[in-house]
Amino acid sequence: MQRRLTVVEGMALAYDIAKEWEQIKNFQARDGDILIDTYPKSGTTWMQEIVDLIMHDADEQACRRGPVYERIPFIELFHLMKPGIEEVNRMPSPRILKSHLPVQLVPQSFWEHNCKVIYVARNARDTVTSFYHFDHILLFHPHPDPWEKYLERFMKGDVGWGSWYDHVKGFWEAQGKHNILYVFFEDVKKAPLQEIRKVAKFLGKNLSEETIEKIGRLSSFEYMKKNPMANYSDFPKEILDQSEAGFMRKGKVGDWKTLFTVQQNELFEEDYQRQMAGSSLKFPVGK
Ligand code: PPS
Repeated sequence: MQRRLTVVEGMALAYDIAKEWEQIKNFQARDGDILIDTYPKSGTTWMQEIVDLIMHDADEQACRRGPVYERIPFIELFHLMKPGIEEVNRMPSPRILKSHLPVQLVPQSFWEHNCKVIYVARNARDTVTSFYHFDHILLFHPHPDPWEKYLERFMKGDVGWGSWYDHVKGFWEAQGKHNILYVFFEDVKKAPLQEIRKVAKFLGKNLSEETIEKIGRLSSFEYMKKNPMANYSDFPKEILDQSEAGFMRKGKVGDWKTLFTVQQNELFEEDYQRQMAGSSLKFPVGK
């Protein structure tokens, strides 16, 4: 792995991903595929677990059939780990897939097949905080220290998968055009059962309250952290070095307060207002 980024179609992307860009861009989605798309560190894995549980009527054993990144493969990593593109092409429908690509770079075939897309957005401050910690252990991104510089890079979109601001606004605006359910991390945290119900309805699943409650339990932070099929403990070490810190970190809203100084918060806010100006997108909490 190389700890460096390169620019692809206007977006900063890990060099090791960018070199297979044509394969990623030309990924062939089919009718019925479900895509979970997010900016990194926004609750992707949490939503993956929720969607898999919904699709399997909360059957715990079925959802332990493999690690989450094998049950719900990550489009950008097919060339770097299992499952590869051939295995994914052989997966029975409906497939559930993961991506961090911004709306304009999602493989066209998803839109051609009118696939359902669940987008999870997390407030910017908690996202950059989580990303900063994660980029210490993710071996295809530049080392993030010092924090002050990382925060500047985030504001400029000079981190893996580019600008958070463009990402969250892009999917927000695309809702009228495509089959997108826009979910906030903070809402799932505050009212998990309500959000699980919403996702189930979007996926056309009519589940009992008992099943919804079971999904809430099996997708809680505490449960997932202990579940080897959800906590990334077996993820390839060449990509993720978890010798000092694990994937499941804190799972909280407001952890940014442990990193931002008062001055950084003010500068961030000023820049935020500028970058989000004119957008009707408002986050539930996080400031
Ligand atoms: S990735 O690598 O981009 O796919 O990461 P992603 O899964 O999007 O985000 C990881 C953060 O989500 C937290 N997480 C959870 N929070 C609450 N509840 C549950 N069940 C849950 N599962 C994962 C995880 O801890 C990361 O956030 P931080 O703030 O770093 O703890």
